[in-house]
Parts: sequence; C-alpha cells; structure tokens
Amino acid sequence: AKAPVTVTVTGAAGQIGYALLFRVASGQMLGPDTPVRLKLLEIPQAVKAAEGTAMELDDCAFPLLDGVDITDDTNRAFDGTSVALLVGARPRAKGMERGDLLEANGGIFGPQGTAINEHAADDVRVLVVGNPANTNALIARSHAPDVPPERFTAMTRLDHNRALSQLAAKAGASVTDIKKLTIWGNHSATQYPDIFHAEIAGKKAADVLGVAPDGSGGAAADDHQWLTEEFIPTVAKRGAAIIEARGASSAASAANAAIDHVHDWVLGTPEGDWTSAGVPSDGSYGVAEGLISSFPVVSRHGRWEIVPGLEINDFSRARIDASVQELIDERETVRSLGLI
Ligand code: NAX
Repeated sequence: AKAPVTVTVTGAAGQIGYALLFRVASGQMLGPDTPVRLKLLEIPQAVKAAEGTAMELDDCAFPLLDGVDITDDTNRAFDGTSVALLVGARPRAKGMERGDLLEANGGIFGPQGTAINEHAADDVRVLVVGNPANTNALIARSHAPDVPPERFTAMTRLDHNRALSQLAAKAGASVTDIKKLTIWGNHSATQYPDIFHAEIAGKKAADVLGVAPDGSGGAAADDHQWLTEEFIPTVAKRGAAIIEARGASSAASAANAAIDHVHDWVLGTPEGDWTSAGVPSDGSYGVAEGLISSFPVVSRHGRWEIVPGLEINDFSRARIDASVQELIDERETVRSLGLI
C-alpha cells in the first residue's frame, strides 16, 4: 500500500472546510489508492467545531483516512504536509478598505508561508482558496524562499467551472463537450472568462455562438451582447448571486473546485484540453512576471505549465490587462505594507 499523504486544511471548521474534508478523506482528491492523513488548522475559538467535524470523519469509516490531527498551532499544522489547502482567511468587514483587508490577510498568510517553508514536506503543493486568493498566495510565497515558487497557486477553478456550465447551457451542449476555456487574471470581479480558444463539440465556440472571432460587435450584435452583458458578468459575479440566493457564500462548489485543482495538479489534465489556475507568471502573455495570475494551464508530471502560443485578440487583451493591473495594484499595496 502507498504511504499516506499529509493534507493540511486551514479554516477547517468553516463552510468550505465542511464540504471539502469528506471528499479529501474519501479519496476524491488524490485518487482511490492514496491514503491521507489530515491536519486541520483553526483559530482557537473554532477548534471545538473542527473536533466535531473530525468526529463525523471518524463516523464515515473512510478506508483511506489514516488519521486526523486538529490544532491551532501553525507550525504543527504544516508539519510534513504535501498538500496545503489554505481556506481560512479574514473576510471583508463592513467599512474595511482594500488595504485593511490585505493587511489583515497578510497577518495570516505571511506566518503560514513561513511555517510551510520550515515544516512542510519537500514536495509541498499549496492551493490558496481564501480571498483575496491571488495576493494571499503571493504573500505566502514570499515567506517561503526555500520552496520552489511554482508550488504556490491560487484557485480560479471555481470560475472556470462556472464558465463551463454557463457556456454549456447557452450552447445546449454538455459540459464535457466544452474544451479549452480560460479564466485569466485575478479571482475577482475583473477576471476574464475567455471563449475565443474554446471548442464546443470540436467546433470553435465563437462560431457556434455567432460571436465575431475578434470580439468586435460586427453583424451579430445580439451574440456580442450575450458575451459582454451576460456571459462575462454572470461568471464574474456568480459568487454574489449565490450569496443573494443562498444567504451564504459558495461552499460545496468551492470545495469541489479545490478538489479538481489538486486532483489535476497531482494526477494530470486530460489530453486535448486545459484548465485554469492562478500560477506564478513567467511573463507569458504580457502578464508581469511573478504575479500569481490565472492562465490556461495543463498539468504534466505533477507540474502546472502555462499553455503557450495562443493568439490574443484586442477584446481579450484589454480585459486581461485590466485584471492584471488589479493584481499589480494589490502587489504594490502589500509591498508598501511590508507584507512581501
Ligand atoms: P467561513 O467563514 O465559513 O470559514 C472560514 C474559517 O476560517 C473559519 O472557521 C475561521 O475560524 C477560519 N480561520 C480564520 N482565520 C484563520 C487562521 N488564521 N487560521 C486558520 N483558520 C482560520 O468561510 P468559507 O465560506 O469557508 O470561505 C473561506 C474563504 O474562501 C473565504 O476567504 C472566501 O472568500 C473564500 N472563497 C474563495 C473562492 C475562490 O474561488 N477562490 C470561492 C468561495 C469562497 O468565497
């Protein structure tokens, strides 16, 4: 039998944690042959609730679950960890400025980066879910100089999956018919879901939907309007729509996306398709080097690779640039606060 893999989940007593832990423990993240040992990190007030979740994990009698350790000690939480799911974050309170939010999260993700640097396993992979995810990942990475930078990623897979589902519904297709969709930029309202390289059942999505290939309005004004006024904002504002409807933010779908992200990172993406993830920019597509920005990616041999050589039309260029500018601004803010 394989040796157990240590998986750390922060914010384990939160709503995403509750939707995530059972799926990790059942083998859906690392596959049906890999036992997992869970380490749950919470703040002291929430340790008891995490213990309750651990009791339920016991009660599932998952064959792959090798043990659960609950702690409020950051160093202990990352000891020997190979997969770190950083879910717990400081939410934006009423009246909080963006700088305050980044600073509060710097107080969480900086020390977690340090603990990962000092205590995690050599093969550690980090997925930041807690918002603002891209910049929190940047902060954690900057505190972990001994970990290869590409091991720090931010989650845009939920945005990717939302876009798949919206596009499938519009085209009357199945989600499995859709390939090569991309989320670019920040996991925020400026993110850009790009259909211009996407395929629906082997045909170019733009052709199927009657959108001009250069993104210009042109003759099919209605279809252009669908792109700019329905598809892009629906994907980008889906989180707010879920809060409005459910009275709570996305949890099961966010957990599902985290499972997908790590599953594909470790086990590979399918041939002939790609996915989206926030990964450190190597300067590709004009995205400033070092930013953790969402790109089209494949995973080969356990590493994310940015899909090279795509042509970017003017419509896409402007939207990618706007979202990347927001990431640059966030980086400037955390730099000026001394957080990176
Ligand atoms: P909850 O408020 O239900 O849970 C967060 C948990 O984190 C709480 O139990 C809290 O005690 C814990 N926590 C806070 N500070 C901590 C620390 N320093 N160390 C360990 N644990 C800590 O939030 P939930 O709905 O689970 O969402 C978690 C995060 O995911 C939020 O930041 C949220 O904005 C973000 N999301 C990110 C998404 C993405 O696509 N990247 C989508 C879903 C979600 O909005």
